[in-house]
Formats: sequence, C-alpha cells, structure tokens
Amino acid sequence: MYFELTASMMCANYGNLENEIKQLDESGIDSFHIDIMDGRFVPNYAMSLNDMKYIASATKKPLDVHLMIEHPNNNVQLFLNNLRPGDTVYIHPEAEYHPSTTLQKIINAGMIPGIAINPGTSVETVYEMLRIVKKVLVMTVNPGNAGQMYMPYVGKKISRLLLLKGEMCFRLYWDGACSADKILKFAPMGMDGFVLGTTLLFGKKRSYKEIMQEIRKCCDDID
Ligand code: S6P
Ligand code: MG
Repeated sequence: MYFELTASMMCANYGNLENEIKQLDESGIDSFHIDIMDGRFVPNYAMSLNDMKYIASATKKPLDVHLMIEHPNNNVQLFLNNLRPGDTVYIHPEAEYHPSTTLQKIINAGMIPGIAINPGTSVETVYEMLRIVKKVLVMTVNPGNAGQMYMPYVGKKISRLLLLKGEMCFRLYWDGACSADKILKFAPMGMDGFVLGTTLLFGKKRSYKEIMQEIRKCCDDID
C-alpha cells in the first residue's frame, strides 16, 4: 500500500540545506514537514518563516506546515502568503480561542486545512473540527522536540480517530518517534501517512534514498 511519507525538516542538516532538500527529493519523499515553533506554545524555537520560504523555493513537492504557535490566527496569513495551493497547514486547536476561524482562513487561501492533536488532548475537544479539516496530525510525542520517546497511551486515541475517519472525511497522520515497527503496526489499521524524523530517516550513516527504499518496501508488503 502507498502511504504519504513526509520529511521532518527540523531534523535536517542546516549546514547544507540545499543538498539535504535535493537528496530528500530524489529519495522519493512525498512532502516536506515544516515545524514552526514560537517558544511559547512549545518550549523551543525550531524553523522560521524564512526556512519555510527557502524550502518552498527549492522543491516542487508539497509542504506540510505544522504551526506550533500561540494564537495562529494572528500570523497564519504570513505563512499562507508564501505557500502554494495544495500545501497543508496544521494548527493546534489548543492554541487558539476560535480555531475554526483560523481553519477557514486556511481553506479560503486554497490550502489543505489540518489540526494537530497533542498527546494530552482528547478527541471530544476537537470533535466538530474533524468535520472541517482534511487532515489530522496525531502527536505521538509532546510537541517541541525531535528525538523523543513514543507515548503509548496515544494508541487508544488513534484507534478512536480511525473509527471516525470515514464518516468525517479526514486523513490521519502520525507525528513523533516514527519507527518501522510503528508503521507496520498502525499503517494496516488505516493511517494515511507518517512524519519521518531522527528515529527513521535523519542522522543515519546511510543515504536517504537507501532508507526510503527500505521503508517503501515495508509499506508495499502491507495489504
Ligand atoms: C515535534 C515535531 C515533529 C518532530 C518529528 C521528529 O514537535 O512536531 O514533527 O520534528 O516527529 O521525529 P523523531 O523521529 O525525531 O521523533
Ligand atoms: Mg511536526
């Protein structure tokens, strides 16, 4: 089966970003995941608007922008102005008073609207938004850093979201500590894609192409 595999660009080598993008592009990655952090909603600063713009200029593949910022409604337009129709923008509903207003801005700009759900956020609190969005990003680690441990209690929430997916018409994605065994376990259950970071793709002694071929082979074997 085919699953969307997206590269978490906060894990890339910024000493040679141009080459990183080229190598990832050629490895068969589907999209580039851009983690924007403001040091307030999460205790870290990661990528910036400028990083996003550069990556957009260096690839034709879609961007998957994950806004981990407080009150995204104030600044989402800055990101939307620099994206191409069909790119995805995820907001965290916990970070906004009226997240549906922000989602509407994303829709009006021609982008794919998404929500990211923290490990401690329950399905009930985002239920109505599941009707608005096209993509749901389940955080399987607390947001803010790469290289963290998977939170096993999120598995139950994934099962519940998978039951709602058909009726509500969204696609479900995994973000955090994505390993081959997690793909093998959760992909057959109905996940649509995975964000690949340091666990599976970055900082290894092998090329992105070699690693991606192995992951694709794994995915092909799933019915
Ligand atoms: C975390 C962020 C993620 C990570 C990615 C890292 O706040 O949203 O996108 O960058 O999950 O992957 P890994 O395998 O290092 O946990
Ligand atoms: Mg992310």
